Amino acid sequence: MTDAAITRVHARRVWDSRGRPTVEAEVTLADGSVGRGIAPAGASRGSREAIDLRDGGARLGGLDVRQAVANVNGEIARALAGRNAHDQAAIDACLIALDGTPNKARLGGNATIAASLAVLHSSAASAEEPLWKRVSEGGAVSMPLPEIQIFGGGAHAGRRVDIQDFMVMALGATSFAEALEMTAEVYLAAGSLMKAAGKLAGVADEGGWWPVFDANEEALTMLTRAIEHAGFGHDAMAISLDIAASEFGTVAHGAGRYVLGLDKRQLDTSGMIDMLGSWLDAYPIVSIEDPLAEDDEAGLVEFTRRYGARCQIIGDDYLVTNAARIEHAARIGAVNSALIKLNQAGTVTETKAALDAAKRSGLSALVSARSGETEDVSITHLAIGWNAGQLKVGSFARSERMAKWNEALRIEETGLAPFVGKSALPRKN
Ligand code: 2PG
Ligand code: MG
Repeated sequence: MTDAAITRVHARRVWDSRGRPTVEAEVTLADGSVGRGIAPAGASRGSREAIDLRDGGARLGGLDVRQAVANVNGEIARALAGRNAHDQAAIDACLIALDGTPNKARLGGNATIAASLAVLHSSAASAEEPLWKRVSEGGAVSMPLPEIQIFGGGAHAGRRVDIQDFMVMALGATSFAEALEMTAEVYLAAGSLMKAAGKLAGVADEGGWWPVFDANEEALTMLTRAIEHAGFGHDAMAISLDIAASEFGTVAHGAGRYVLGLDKRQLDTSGMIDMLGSWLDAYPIVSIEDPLAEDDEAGLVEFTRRYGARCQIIGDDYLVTNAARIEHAARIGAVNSALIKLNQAGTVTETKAALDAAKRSGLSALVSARSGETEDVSITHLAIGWNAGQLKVGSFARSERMAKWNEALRIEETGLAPFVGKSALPRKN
């Protein structure tokens, strides 16, 4: 048996940032190395994501993960026993074959991603390398441009506003540390402006301010004011949005139907495109995620045709971290950027394949957390070691978020990963 042979796979139920159960896997190797991985959980999910296996029933709102935990401790542990932890591709191929469904529906994407990540960590531990270095395989590494939420909305704030994430990108920063400091100023400024205006109702699921706005656009006005209040010009600090349009729109019934509850407006696809276009004209927005619903491919193509030269257009629900979908979307010009989420794919290898597909197709990419997170900081290491360019973690509050930003600061201190800054955005045509 080699030193990196898997001797034990153990899963336990732990709890995420929303107080909901999730799966942690722990892998031990023959040389005593141990690796752990915890599955995150989304709230606004693409319909083609790997299945997050939940027990259903009355207990814990149906969200318990006993079956997923049992799947790791049973079938997955047996299948991985004795395998070489350094061969992540073979480990993940084994998980995919064992599950046998196209979307991890049988074992659960939460079971497979926890196991896959735990193996990756055990391999890095065995090699005595930090994870970011391990996954770089000697290739280029970089500190990503962070995309950080200031106001939370949509499914993460009781649908108080329809738009899900109002974020900023510190385009003027010359280091990751500086990007965080600049963002901290905007976060503070937004909080005090909101408080003064009587519009603050606490923090949303990802730590952003929970806003009490009368219209979606009011959030943009307030965010622009906060950026200015913090002393930044629009070249230094810009706005980034996740519309998460699948949550309130679809083209299932024809020309597109998008229901903006807060604005008491209903738009078709072209109305949505025009409204977002008017926001691009009026506010310093450099990036928009899921501007249209996951099933509105023609709308995405049209939006990207009109605005792709001046704005990063990210696919999340539409692409679901799937290499084939990313290649197709790039071919037809439906987006110019891809969000990369571990648990949408269900294994580390498929996640990396999606990122590679994005890069090969000329898209920019962001490694992303989920709205349900934990102390697991793997995505920080992957964004750096995979040279992804951008990192989305949520806001600038709550430790499941701050742990990831803080881990990046430690890695930046090594001096081995240069900060990419705004060059990570798609090149303007
Ligand atoms: C998203 C994520 C993070 P969720 O839509 O990009 O903001 O949300 O994890 O709920 O899908
Ligand atoms: Mg999204």
